[in-house]
Amino acid sequence: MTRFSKDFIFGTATSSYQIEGAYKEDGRSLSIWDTFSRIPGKVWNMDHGDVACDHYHRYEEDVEILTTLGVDSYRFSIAWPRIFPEQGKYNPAGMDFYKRLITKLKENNIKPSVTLYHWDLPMWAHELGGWTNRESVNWFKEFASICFEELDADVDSWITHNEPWCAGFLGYHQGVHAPGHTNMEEALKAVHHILLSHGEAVDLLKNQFQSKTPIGITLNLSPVYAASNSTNDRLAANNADGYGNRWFLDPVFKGSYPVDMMNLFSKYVHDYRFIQAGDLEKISIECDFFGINYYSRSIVEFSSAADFLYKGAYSDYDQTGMGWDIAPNEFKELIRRLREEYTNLPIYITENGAAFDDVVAEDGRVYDTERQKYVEEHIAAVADLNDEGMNIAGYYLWSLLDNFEWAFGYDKRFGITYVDFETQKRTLKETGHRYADVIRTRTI
Ligand code: IFM
Repeated sequence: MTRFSKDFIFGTATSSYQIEGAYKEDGRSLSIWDTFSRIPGKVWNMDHGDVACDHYHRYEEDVEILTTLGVDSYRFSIAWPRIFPEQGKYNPAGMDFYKRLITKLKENNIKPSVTLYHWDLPMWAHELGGWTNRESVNWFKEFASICFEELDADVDSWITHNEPWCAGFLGYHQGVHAPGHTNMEEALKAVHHILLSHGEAVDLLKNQFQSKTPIGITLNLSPVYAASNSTNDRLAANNADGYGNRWFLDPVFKGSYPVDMMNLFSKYVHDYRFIQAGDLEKISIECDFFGINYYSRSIVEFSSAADFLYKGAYSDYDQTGMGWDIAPNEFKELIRRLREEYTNLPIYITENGAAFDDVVAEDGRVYDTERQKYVEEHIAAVADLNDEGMNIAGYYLWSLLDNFEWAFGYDKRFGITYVDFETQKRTLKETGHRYADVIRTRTI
C-alpha cells in the first residue's frame, strides 16, 4: 500500500549555528549565540558552536549521508554574520559556502529548502537593539535581498523565519535563548519586527525579484490542552494557546493580534504604537506554503501566581529525552484546527523529531528504538492526515545530525546520524536506516 505520492517531499533539516562551526572563517563575524554561549550558566557545560559538527568543512560528507537516505530535499539555514559581518558590508566569501553546498545538493538531485533566519543574529545588529529596533526589518531585507539575488535560481523553497516564538519569546522574554533578555515589552516588539521582516521579504521576492520560487514562514506550534474542564483550567489553556500559537498564527493569517492576549500583555506593555499602520497587512501577505515544526502537545492548569495565569500540568504520556510528551494524535488535532481556523495553503512539516540518550553499541550501530517509534508514529500521522485531505506536502526530520541543541548544548541528541564530537565521525542511527526505507518505498 503506497501511502505517499511520488510528489511528497521527504527531507531532513538542520540550521547554520547548530552544525557549521568555522565561526571565524572566511570573514564571518560573531552572532548573538557566539556571545550568549560564553556567558556562564546559559548553556549546558558552556558548550558553544565554534566547531559544532564542522559541517562547514565536511558538507560533502554530509550530502553523502543525504544521498544514502534518499531524501528529496534538505532544509538548512544561512548564517547572517557570514553574509553581512558588518552592517551594510556584503561578504561574498561567506555566500560562497552556500553556493558550494547548493551545487553539491543539486548534483545529487536534492532540492535545497533555505531558511533565512534560524536565530544567529549578527552581534552588530544586536548592538543596535537587535529585533527590538524597527530598523532590523531593513537590515533583514538587505540580507534577504542578497540571498535572493545570489541563490534564488537554485533554491527550491525559501523560509523567511524559523520559529519566531523562540527568537522572540525565548530570547527576549524568558531569557533562555540569546540574547537572554527578560522583558515582555521587548519580546513583543522583537516578534513584531520579525514578523514584519517576514512580510517584507516575501514582498521582495515576489514583487521585486518577480520570482516564482515558493516562499513561506515556519512556526513552532503545540496544541494546548486544559488539565481539567474547570473554568480556571480552560482559561489557562486559552492563555497558553495565545502565548504559544495565536500570537503568531493570527497576524500571519488574519492580519490581527489576538485582543485577549493584548489585554493580558498590557500588564507589561502600555503602548502598542510599535504596531504601525499597514504592518499587519504586510505581515499577512499571501505565501505559497505554511511550515510547521511539531514536537509535542502542552497540558496546562490554572495558576494565580503565574504571569499569564497558567503553568505546565502533570502528564502521564510517554516523553522524549527533552521531557516532551509524545503526542502524534494531538499532532493530527493541531493540523485539523489549522485547516478549520487558519489556512488552506499546502503545509510542510519543516521539523519533527526527538532527542533521546543514544549510545553506540559494540557492533558500532546506534539502536535508537524510541526515536524510531516516535518518527514512525508521526509519519503515519502525516499519511492519515493526507488520507483525510489535509494537504501536507512534505515532512522534514529534525535532524540530519546530532548538533548544538541551544541551551542544552551537545547534551541532547536529535540526529538520525550520531556525531562523535571528539572525532567528528558520523554513524547513521537505526532510525536513519528506517527513514531511508520509508522514503524508498513511500510507505509507512
Ligand atoms: O534544535 C531545535 C531547532 O533549532 C528548532 N526547532 C526545535 C529543535 C529541537 O529543539
